Amino acid sequence: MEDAVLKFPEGFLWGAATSAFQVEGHPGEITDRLSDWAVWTTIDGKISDKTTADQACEFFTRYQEDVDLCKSLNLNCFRLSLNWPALCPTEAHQDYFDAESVEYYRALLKSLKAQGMTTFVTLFHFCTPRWLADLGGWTSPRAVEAFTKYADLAAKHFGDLVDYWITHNEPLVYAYYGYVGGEWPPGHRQDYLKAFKCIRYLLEGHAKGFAAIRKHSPNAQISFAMHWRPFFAHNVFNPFDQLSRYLRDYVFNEMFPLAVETGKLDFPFPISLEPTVRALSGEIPGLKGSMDYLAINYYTREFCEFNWGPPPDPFGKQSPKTEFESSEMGWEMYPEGLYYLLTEDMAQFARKTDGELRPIFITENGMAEMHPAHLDEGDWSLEDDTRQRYLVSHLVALRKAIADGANVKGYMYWSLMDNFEWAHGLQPRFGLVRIAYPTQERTLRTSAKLYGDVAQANGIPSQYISLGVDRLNSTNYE
Ligand code: IFM
Repeated sequence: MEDAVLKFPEGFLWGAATSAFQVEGHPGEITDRLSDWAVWTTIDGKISDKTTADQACEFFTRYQEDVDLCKSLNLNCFRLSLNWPALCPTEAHQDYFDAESVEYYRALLKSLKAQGMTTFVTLFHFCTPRWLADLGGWTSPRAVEAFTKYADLAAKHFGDLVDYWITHNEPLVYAYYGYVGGEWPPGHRQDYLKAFKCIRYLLEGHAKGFAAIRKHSPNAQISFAMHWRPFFAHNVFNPFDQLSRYLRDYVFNEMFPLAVETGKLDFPFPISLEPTVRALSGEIPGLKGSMDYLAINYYTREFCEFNWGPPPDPFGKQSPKTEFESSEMGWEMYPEGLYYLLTEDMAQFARKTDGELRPIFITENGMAEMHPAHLDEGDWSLEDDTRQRYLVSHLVALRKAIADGANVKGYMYWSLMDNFEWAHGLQPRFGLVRIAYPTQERTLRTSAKLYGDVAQANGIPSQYISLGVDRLNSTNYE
């Protein structure tokens, strides 16, 4: 592809991301309801389109087809997550993994390796073993202990096949929906104390998990994936909206990576004065600097306004305001957020303690259109113009950030294929590849072909550039 206008650095990784519960339909997990999520989907009213992940994409049995699809799209990396509940179905399995699940993951990882792919593997992507959830999940120190053993066994069994480890995916999203929003298990609402406890134990789990992986694989690259979302005040002249903006930005974006960077968890003032919160703050052994690279999931920005309640909530609420094109899920297309987070927000985490530059990977970025699960084959949703615009716009912003000094080494689109989108069910379609759930047929969308051309060219071919909005104002990024 000689005509690529915007070339990416040599050796750049182009991939797609998935997570176990969202795609696998792991028979053991589903039949025996081994995870909190497998139970949650059976409770009336929890999933908005009333679907479950019982089959999802049947990735457990069809993964070879999907690995081949990745190869056909010229992808050179893939992100997946291990199914903790299936690997540790009972408390006793903290000391030994379920053998059949080990076999499955080794075969999957070997198949990726046979195709020359770099592998990113997440340990905790929102699903907790049911037995552990019953003991209090991530609000109990038992979770730290169980997660450490899980990380240790995972590194022992799969370390030879994993290039990049991610301990937790989007810890703040997890804490928020589980303990504040209540849309995810365990379904608590506005329980900030539990959310803060959960964050503290997730950090402890990360530190110990990091050490456990390091012990088995001294050269392993280990981090966690942060969901970074730029926040704006609904009304910039309203000091209460500005307070909510500050609190949301600090807690959702900054607090976790700052704790990992410094080794110390600090809650925002004046919340930090509350005695229970104060008890959760402070040093966490082994945490400082446990971030070999930066893993960033970026989707959209958010406006926020103070929430007067009752009761009033200084963390505020999401305002419906948007300025630019939004996806059918209501997520605004805001590629400049990706540029600014890479060139400005990440500057504070740019270097490791030894001064070396941290590599940055975009471990998720994508958008969804809404199509109900019952749709069979046909030509619905294959011409995904909005996704093409979203993809090119974000790649253009990414390329500009690289030209301006951001040390980005790879990009993974979320998601390879349509999958189970948590409390929204199967309706949101994030995939480059369409899944017709009734038949499980996989079909490439136009965006998949576009992305395949990008990966092959290691850059954005000129014919696609005009699809991207470039509010950053220049396409000459050299
Ligand atoms: O589907 C999720 C994924 O599990 C975590 N990051 C955001 C995606 C889209 O909501």
